[in-house]
Amino acid sequence: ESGTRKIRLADVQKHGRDAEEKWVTKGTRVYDITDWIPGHPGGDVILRAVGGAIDQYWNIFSIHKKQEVYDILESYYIGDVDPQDLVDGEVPMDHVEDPFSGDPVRDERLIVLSARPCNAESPGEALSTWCTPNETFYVRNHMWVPEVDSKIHKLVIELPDGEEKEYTLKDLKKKFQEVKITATLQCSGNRRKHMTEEARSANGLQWNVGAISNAEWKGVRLRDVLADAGFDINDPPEDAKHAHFVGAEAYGASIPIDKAVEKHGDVLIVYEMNGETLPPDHGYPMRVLVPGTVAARSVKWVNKIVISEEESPSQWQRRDYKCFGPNVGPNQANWDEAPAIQEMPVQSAITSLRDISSSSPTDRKLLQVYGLEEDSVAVEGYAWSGGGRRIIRVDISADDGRNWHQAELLPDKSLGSKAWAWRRWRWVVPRGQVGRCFVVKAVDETYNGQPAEYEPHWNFRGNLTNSWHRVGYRHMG
Ligand code: MTE
Ligand code: MO
Repeated sequence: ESGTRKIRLADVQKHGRDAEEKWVTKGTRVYDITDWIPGHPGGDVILRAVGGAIDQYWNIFSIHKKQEVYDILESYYIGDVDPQDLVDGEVPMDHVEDPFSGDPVRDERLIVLSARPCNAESPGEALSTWCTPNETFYVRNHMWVPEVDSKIHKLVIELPDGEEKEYTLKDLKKKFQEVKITATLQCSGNRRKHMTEEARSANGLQWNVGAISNAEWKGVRLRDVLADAGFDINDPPEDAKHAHFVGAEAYGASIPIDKAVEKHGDVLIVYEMNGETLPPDHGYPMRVLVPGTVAARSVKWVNKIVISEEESPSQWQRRDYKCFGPNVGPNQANWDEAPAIQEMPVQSAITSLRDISSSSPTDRKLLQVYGLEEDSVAVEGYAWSGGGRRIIRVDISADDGRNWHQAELLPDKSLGSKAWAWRRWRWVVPRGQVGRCFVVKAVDETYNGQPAEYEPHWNFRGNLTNSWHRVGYRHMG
């Protein structure tokens, strides 16, 4: 393409966020996307890329990788990067902004599955406490951590008639009653690794038992804020069917309106976690907390809530976080027909397995509690169900499911209208009774349980893995 306009990278840089004309590069081509920005389906997030390269953002938002999107971009082509600015024919890395440069420093005990974006599970010790410490609470980010100034951050509420009302963090704290609840967040991909190992490869991050954590959250009720914004929470109008939540980095999701306004639904806009300011990774300065519901709906860094007749248009609402039959692959999936995951099924897992004997003073105490003297094995874990359904029983076997026993449900005090928090459990069994494999399954108050097998429950996205958790045992003595 000789004869096309040659553009210096320094000129591209001048056409950033504050310039009238906004340019981006993709590869070595330059585009003036000024006219496209108002209509960008992803919203203002596109402004992060202007004045520089867009490639690294398109790698994160893979939704761009289709012909119609390439065609749109091509229609804004204005020229090529001047060859004197290229290194080996490419735009040099120091001109490519790192989308993750604002991410926080993280605790080294987190088990990192992917660093950019950060996806990290809670380590075993964090899963064995009632409230997971903030530093080791699992992190599931689809993108970068947006840098938000809590003083100027605004939460916009948009009602079906287009009416908008704005709230700062200060407004929320001043105007509404503060509420505390304990609630467990679980990613729909928790235990996906087990589905991959016990059945077939399921696509997505291969989480073990740690894409789940529990915390005490403080905030205000979404229903109170909606009422203040002029929404009729007691008799929502016909065209109000879903509440959309939008995060500052362009993530989005929605929940049914009934859950959003239900008195005992406890949907909150939270700003504190375990008595501390909400950390950057978990939504600072404010996030939606939808207890009893898949964590994908608890939108972090929330800056907009829209009441609408339709579900959120976000890809994470419509093209992700759904389940299909074990015979369905990516090409057969009917995404529009399958409902979005909201409340979750019963879940339980073993988080710790250790040999104990009376030679250690702490172990001796534990053995006494269970009236045992001989060398034993202590097993611990969590059980949880969606919709605030209480766990009534945890069944455990030390011989691969031949003989069953009841684990002790530990007496933690949970806050909130329903059983939003996990139930921790423990069991101690003499080593002589232990076979090759421990198995756990839980039952909730509706008497729903967990499936035994993995293959009949397999789905290509590996969501909602809740088949019996099996952990092999080998004596360490
Ligand atoms: N909110 C925003 N804005 N961006 C995200 O990437 N991830 C969702 C949800 N809310 C996400 C989000 C998913 S899939 C999960 S599992 C939870 O946040 C994880 O919450 P945590 O990182 O606080 O554990
Ligand atoms: Mo998730």
